[in-house]
Amino acid sequence: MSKAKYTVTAALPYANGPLHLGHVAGVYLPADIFVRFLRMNNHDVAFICGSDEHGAAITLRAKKEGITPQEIVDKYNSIISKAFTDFNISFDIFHRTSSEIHHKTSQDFFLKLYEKGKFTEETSEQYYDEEYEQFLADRYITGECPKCQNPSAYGDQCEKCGSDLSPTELINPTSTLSGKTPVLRTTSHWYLPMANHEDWLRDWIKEGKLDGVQQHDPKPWRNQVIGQCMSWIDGGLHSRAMTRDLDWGVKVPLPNAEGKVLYVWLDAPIGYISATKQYALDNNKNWEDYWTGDRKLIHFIGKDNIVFHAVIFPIILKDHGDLILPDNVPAYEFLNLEGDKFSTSRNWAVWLHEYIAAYPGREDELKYVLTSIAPETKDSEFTWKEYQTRINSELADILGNFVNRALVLTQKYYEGKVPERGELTEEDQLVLAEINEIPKRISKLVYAYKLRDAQAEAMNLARLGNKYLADQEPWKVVKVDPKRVETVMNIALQITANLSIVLQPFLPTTAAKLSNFLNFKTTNWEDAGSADLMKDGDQTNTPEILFQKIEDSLVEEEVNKLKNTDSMESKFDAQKDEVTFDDFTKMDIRLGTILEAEKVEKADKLLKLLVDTGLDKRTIVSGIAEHYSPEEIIGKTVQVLINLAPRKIKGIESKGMILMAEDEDGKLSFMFPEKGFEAGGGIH
Ligand code: B3M
Ligand code: ZN
Repeated sequence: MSKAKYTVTAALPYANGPLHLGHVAGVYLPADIFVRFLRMNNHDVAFICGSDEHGAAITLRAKKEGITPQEIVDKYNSIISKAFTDFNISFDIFHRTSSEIHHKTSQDFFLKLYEKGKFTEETSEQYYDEEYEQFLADRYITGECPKCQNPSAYGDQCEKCGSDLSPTELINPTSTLSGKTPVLRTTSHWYLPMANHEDWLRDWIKEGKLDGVQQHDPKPWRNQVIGQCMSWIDGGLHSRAMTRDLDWGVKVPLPNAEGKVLYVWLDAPIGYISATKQYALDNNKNWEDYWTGDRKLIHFIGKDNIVFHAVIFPIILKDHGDLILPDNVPAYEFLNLEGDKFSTSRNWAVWLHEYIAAYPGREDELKYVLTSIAPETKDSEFTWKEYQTRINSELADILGNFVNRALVLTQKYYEGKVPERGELTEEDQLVLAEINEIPKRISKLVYAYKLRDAQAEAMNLARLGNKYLADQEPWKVVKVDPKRVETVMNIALQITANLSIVLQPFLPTTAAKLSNFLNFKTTNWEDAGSADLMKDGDQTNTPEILFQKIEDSLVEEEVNKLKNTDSMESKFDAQKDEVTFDDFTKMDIRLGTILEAEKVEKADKLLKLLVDTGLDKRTIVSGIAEHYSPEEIIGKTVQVLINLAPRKIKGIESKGMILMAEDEDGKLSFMFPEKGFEAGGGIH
């Protein structure tokens, strides 16, 4: 029987912030373990990921940081992809949805569905922010959830109760742009009717059957995944808009679709396909081979992405018609941190790139801990205390201790050469049988997506070795029965060689170190289980210590760091990225005198000012109307950034920016210089 072929995807992270340990434990690490295992078992596999660079997640972040969406995605794409490389996540490609090939692929996809008549065009009333002149979809609008009364539900989803929402269902809707109550305006969009898909979806998700043909074994689908899909389907599948009124995203490839882009949840999963296309181009392969025929498509995701991957994307794939549907959607629950949810805004997080920078060379330690506590079936929690305990009492005391003893004693007794195995005791036989069984058990668990148990099983092999040496006490027996010790040490080395195989998917760097100690290497899983990997007389090396113990001080420092940033963060924004001295001197900041001031029509926050800069008199629009009346400020001297590129605000060209101080409640005030300074003076 030929080996199953796989296309494995990991959810495309939004390029709107760095990765934290929750993302790693619940998507990328399990996917990587699974793929490494498949490769060792000679499955044809492609491991696909990339950054998700569209949608409100990006544009809102850009607004917050005061830079363009393109700058945001460039910045975070590079932080994210570097962290993945440093953390040894073995993607075959890490691509980007801002790429040309992605825009073209998703437009072609949309057109194919459009031409097959799979969309309906519908006109509806949607919320609109008059100040920002923009429709408010998804995260652009917040309000009270009608189901659980959470006061800050998004227009598309309530993160508290998980309900799928539409903006018009929100109670007291508020624009996240202006903070005001939006108005309703008419707009038209292309919708995906989902109601007529309910029947086949039920069969397919629950039984694994598509049009009566068995597609996948339903057993390994996680209960939570089936449960969430069923409750969604039972609630009735409604049509869902597949386009948005936004200027950031993939343009709708139709005439009369000016100002419209594809919904990010349409374009992002197609990102898996466009990334595969790029991978195929780079490697002289056909992308279709990864999306058609006899191949298993596996999506590793977090639980908030379940319906998109197990219901909506499958509908789209089926409507498209030429491509395979997912074989499994292993979804993870959430990881918490020190008793609280991960929170980017409060900086309650351990960031992957910061961990790597602080503890270089300790990637495997983190992998081990995260897999041990992975939120496979329910939410779980990372604490620095548990990080310490798992490393010290499992990695160091069991795995590290065993490997060190086995190799150091081999050096001491046999100058590093593998001794011959003599007659076997009953205990030896049991150990050999276990060596043979453990890889099989790991294998079953991995194929069933139980990676946490699979890693525990791999550690059981180290535990077995550690116990075997402790029971046999070769360091004592050597004085009375040196022949017996040769057998014991031979078996200990066979266990070590087996560890160098079974640890590869989980702890690749550690496994490679074991291979170097032993001068033995195989990447073939089928070699595991044998008691003849090390041959008599093979030369081994003196080992190094595999794992340093974690001191209490590290735990304390990390916990304090979290608590400190948490209390600071609740008040003020985090420090922005560093700038060079040259960057600073590029800014021309001077004193300017306000000559005239008036309100801007239909904009409560804006004043139009005429400012004497000492060089010229120019118009500047400033968002201070809620804090100062025009009369109060005429004649005042203030600080002005004069070489800011001109911008049109409410149709008025504004040439510069007045600098203001902001207090904790967002109140703005000018910073007036002491008396005696006049317009034109520089600020350095
Ligand atoms: N960017 C959503 C998320 O990070 C997302 C996944 C897309 S996968 C196609 O939750
Ligand atoms: Zn809710």
